[in-house]
Amino acid sequence: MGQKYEGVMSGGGLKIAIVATRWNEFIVERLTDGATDALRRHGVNDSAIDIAMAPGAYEVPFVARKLAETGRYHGIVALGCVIRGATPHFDYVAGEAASGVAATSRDTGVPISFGVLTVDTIEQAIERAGTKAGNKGAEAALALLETINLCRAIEENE
Ligand code: INI
Repeated sequence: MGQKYEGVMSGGGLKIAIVATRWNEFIVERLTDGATDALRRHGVNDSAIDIAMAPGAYEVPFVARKLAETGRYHGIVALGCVIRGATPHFDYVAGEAASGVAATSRDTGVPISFGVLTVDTIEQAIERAGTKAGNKGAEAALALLETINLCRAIEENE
């Protein structure tokens, strides 16, 4: 067997940006708390976590790109919440958030994890924002640390 690359979930020395939405703030604040708490507990300095507030999930990819293009961040956590019942254009908003974040990450080469909830009901959102289904903001933060460190492991072998 050849090389096996893995990313540790360690954030010492990393500078991280979070882009979060004002839309569904009640939910997204909890995702942001979950993400910042997970980052801190895995070694990221409080002063090394910046937060940018986007209006809604639709604007998240654009704001993430602005942050990525500064070159200041090792990675970005994208947080938001799109609720199907709340919008007739759910599919457009949720679809743009997901594909836009993926395209931004690929185009800029900056890892961006996706912690935007796409749910049918407010109850499903609450479940994923720190209650019975965990906190998807914290999960996205840890996925980001893992991806950043996986990239480093691959690069170190070059
Ligand atoms: N934005 C969200 O982040 N979540 C939603 O549930 C939502 N709904 O229901 O419409 C939403 N809409 C706003 C959208 O993201 C843009 O901000 C708006 O269309 C202006 O471009």
